[in-house]
Amino acid sequence: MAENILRKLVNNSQMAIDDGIYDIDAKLQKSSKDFVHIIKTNPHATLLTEIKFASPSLGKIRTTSDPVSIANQMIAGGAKALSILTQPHLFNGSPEFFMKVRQAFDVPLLMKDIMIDKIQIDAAKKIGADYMLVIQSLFDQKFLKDIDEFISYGHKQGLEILLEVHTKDEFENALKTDADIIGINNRNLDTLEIDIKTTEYVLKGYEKSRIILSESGIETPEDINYLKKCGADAFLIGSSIMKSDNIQEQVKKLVN
Ligand code: IGP
Repeated sequence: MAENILRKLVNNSQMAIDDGIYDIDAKLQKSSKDFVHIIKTNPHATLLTEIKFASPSLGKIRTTSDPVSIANQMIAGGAKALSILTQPHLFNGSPEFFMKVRQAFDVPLLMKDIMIDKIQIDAAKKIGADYMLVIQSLFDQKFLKDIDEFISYGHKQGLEILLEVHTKDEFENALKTDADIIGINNRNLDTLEIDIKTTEYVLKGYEKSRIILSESGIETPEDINYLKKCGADAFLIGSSIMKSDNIQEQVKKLVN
């Protein structure tokens, strides 16, 4: 039987808050570039590549090494924006990694974490994030209250919102919010199972009005072509790139 992984992720996030990892004394600038504009004007597949050293499904993905060198290879390969895990538990992320990359590059950055508290949103602003992740199911499954207030607090801090959904119901709810981008996670956060057809299923019958990001389980150029046809505007890719021996080449293959 699948344990409730979402609950575990929330508990882990609370632990990281209690440990004080988001009590950050910094004032970094966000990027000068607008990710939505990039998505709308890029003739190639727009990739948001993710720096993630471990995950609940794979365990350790790569030896925790210099995030700046990984970011450099991703950008050289053609990634237009980066997602950086800041959650230490299960993901081996940290706000420090994020800040190192922020200081080195002027590309839009997503603070990727299980955001459950305004203290993390304050941290996102301090570390120079352009985007923060909000997970619709945390509200729909009553772990958190008032998504509109959470999103509007993020907007007030100057952050854009990537709102992640996994089901059609969550997608309908997400469309009622002010989220800047809606991400369709092909991975079920309750079971960790991946099915990239999730994007097709969720977008079926949808008259496009928002920017749509397809997330998780993307490995090949064929996956990207298929997801484009389903209506995805951009692609969030972590593991298949982080596992690669040649990150730059791997990104390049997927961009074309
Ligand atoms: C990336 P993948 O399968 O390419 O490594 O997936 C990203 O979508 C995934 O890390 C992710 C995630 C999340 C991580 C999607 N939603 C929420 C932590 C929390």
